[in-house]
Amino acid sequence: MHNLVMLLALLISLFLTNCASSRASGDAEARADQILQKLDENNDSKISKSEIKFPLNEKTFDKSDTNADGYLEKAEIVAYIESR
Ligand SMILES: [Ca+2]
Ligand SMILES: [Ca+2]
Repeated sequence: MHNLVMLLALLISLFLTNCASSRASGDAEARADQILQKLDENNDSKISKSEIKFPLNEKTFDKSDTNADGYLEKAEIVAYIESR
């Protein structure tokens, strides 16, 4: 009986850990969407240098533009949020 309680407790804590980590990446995606919606003035789903506004600045832009094409795509914004 005691073992069953321990097993249940273990399963619940594993479950909660899983939820927490998947929620974290979901947050980054949601935040990236928000940033895109707010900053993407020409609706091409990426941020160009002329669209930089808070919370982005030129320094974070250059750092986040990992393929150096001059645009921040959603994946690059997600990576930036997750790296903070
Ligand atoms: Ca744009
Ligand atoms: Ca890019």
